[in-house]
Amino acid sequence: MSDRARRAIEECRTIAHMSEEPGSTTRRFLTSPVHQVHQHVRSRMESLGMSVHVDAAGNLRGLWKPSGESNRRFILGSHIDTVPDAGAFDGVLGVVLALDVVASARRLELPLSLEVIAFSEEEGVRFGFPFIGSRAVAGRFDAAMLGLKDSDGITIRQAIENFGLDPGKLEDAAADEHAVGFLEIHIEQGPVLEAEGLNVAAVTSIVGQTRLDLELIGHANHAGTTPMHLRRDALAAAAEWITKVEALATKTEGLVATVGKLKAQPNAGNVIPGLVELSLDVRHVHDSARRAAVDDIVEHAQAIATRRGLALDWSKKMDEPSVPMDERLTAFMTDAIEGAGFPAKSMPSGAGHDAMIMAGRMPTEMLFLRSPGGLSHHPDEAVREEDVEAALQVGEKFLQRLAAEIR
Ligand code: HGY
Ligand code: MN
Ligand code: MN
Repeated sequence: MSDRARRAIEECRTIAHMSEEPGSTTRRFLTSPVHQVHQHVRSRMESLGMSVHVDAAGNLRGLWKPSGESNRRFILGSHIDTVPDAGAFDGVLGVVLALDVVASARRLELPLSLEVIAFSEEEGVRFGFPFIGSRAVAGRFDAAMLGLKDSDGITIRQAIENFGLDPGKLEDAAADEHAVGFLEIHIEQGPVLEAEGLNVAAVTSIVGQTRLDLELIGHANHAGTTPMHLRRDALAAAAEWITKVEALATKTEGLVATVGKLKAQPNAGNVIPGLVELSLDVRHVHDSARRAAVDDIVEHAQAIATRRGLALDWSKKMDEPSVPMDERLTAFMTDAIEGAGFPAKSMPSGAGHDAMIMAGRMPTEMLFLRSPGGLSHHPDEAVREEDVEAALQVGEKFLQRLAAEIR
């Protein structure tokens, strides 16, 4: 088996220990373990001869510039933040493999520089607002977002300052005109490659995603003295709505809808819940189907609230259209997969990725590796050595193909 694949997997498992929670992996945007990850990844970047800096959005960036080469560069990378109680590979593997690809590309006499970015934020866990890192690199970070607060009341602006960075320099994080493209290597996070017995796939598009925050506002009261017909129970309304969301998604081909977060107040056994905060995540490969579903789901929330004498408040936290990958880079990737001796598989991504933001700024492509058990956003998330080795071979072939094209 491949030593470099085994080392890459060990590296991801080492980084997984850099966590807000001992014994599990939780690493939100610019929390203290991110300093540890930066130190660790920075030393690898420096050992590869890269010049390294952290931009104002907290992205760790290493540049490898072959001697005599102009500023033209190709970017590789993925994110280093995680969901709560995460696995070791979502995001981090794409950074570790990008550095391995740089290590082998140094032999290739590439006609361009390579930049590796460890994006600071992709999951949207800390501020309910995803892709902070890649938005900054794509020149799409809206300064109005600096006021968003986390659950401790800390704003994005303060989080950036507390990490030792200057939010006034966010605009400088944007990639300049010398960046010719972006590649993200990532685990599939689903069951398709495993079911088909394949190691890797080129990604053709990333599905659209809408995320909402909602509040059902009823009235807290005594659980013993308030008759059932005089209650305004926000949690009972939430339960009715959640099962409706599930039913709607189940009957709509290709739609997935998730209420992943729920906070009831006052959250006591003998008090009728007066307020419930909820999240909603809706995805479909066709934007029109996703938008229609979101409208339908919100109408149901409103109808349930009205019938029960509750108020509904909601806001959109994210609304990203489905994004096609660059056709030319996807063709290079399919060639690279075949050139490395694997079947030329391509597929859409059901998960969101930094690549969907970067695609608005520059030609972008992704490479997926098989996810054993189709499992992700779970501590048992895994990856196989043979698939990591396949991804490294394909990544190298992809860069050769790209270099041949632009030489
Ligand atoms: O939620 C997603 O699709 C991604 O894993 N951030
Ligand atoms: Mn994820
Ligand atoms: Mn990810």
